[in-house]
Amino acid sequence: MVGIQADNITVNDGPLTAENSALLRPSDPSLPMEELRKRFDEDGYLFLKGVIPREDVLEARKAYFASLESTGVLKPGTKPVEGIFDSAKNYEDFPGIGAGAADNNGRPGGENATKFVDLALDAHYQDWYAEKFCKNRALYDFVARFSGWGQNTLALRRTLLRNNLPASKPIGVHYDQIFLRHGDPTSITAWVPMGDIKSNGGGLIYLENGDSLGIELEQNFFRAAKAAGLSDEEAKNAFNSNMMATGLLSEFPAGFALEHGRKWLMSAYEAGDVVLHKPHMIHASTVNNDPDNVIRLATDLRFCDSSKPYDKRWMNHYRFGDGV
Ligand SMILES: O=C(O)CCC(=O)C(=O)O
Ligand SMILES: [Fe+2]
Repeated sequence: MVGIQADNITVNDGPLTAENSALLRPSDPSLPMEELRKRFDEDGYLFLKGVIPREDVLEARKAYFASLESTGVLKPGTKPVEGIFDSAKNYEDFPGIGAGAADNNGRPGGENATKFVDLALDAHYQDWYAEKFCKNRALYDFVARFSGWGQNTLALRRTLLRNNLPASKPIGVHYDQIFLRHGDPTSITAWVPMGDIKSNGGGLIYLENGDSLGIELEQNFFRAAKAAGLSDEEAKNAFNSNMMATGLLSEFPAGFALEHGRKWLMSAYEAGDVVLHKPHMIHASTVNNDPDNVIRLATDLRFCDSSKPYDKRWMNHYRFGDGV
């Protein structure tokens, strides 16, 4: 990889440089399970190379962009699987889902965006996605073995297919437990890039030692909620009066890392890679600065132990304004 700064890797509030970032540690899924679990515990994440067959990922990427092609989002003469944005268009007419819209997961975009947003939402319910990709055997089997949950491994149905167009606003700093508070803090998120993502192409970033900080912040939120007289039920609300309206910790990753004296860990990703992360692990997304206008597509699949209390709100497919 070339120098981090030269690569034009940016977040909402500025560049990621050698000063405020470093690389994620990749892991080969064939390493001994004990070693993989140790890494997950130590790092708060496990960056698995090639755990899903590349063809499975590209097939889904193709189906996704083929379903959006009629909106004119793709550059003429390119193939759906490439997912190349037509830069002659206004990216605001193709708003992404799940980047922390101010009205907490409400419908993004204006009138011109209706068809695109309808189709992008509809993709969540299509067989090629909900029945096939989300139930990918290789990933499910890996998680079942890795977690030790075996047959109790449950894939939560609510997932977000996130299309980040070049220059669009990426999701801010957060940890997932904020949105999963009706369940045990033991779920595992699998962040799944759906296509190759260059290091400046809008991939996910993780805060160094972010899991312990997330645990601490969650305790503080709960204490503050109790001190303010909120009931247990209210305290669990991701959008309660002590939280930001979006449930995020910050919209400014660079400032957040500086404030906490830590670096962001980043990487390029290849179709087939998956990052597993813990429910308090702090993460955010980078701006898509892909020089070839490749649209960044990724999904987050979540797994839990069905023998423990889990967040039942996540057993429905994603809808706008579903309150989660
Ligand atoms: O894909 C993204 O930009 C955000 C993903 C995320 O926050 C997650 O998988 O938990
Ligand atoms: Fe997340």
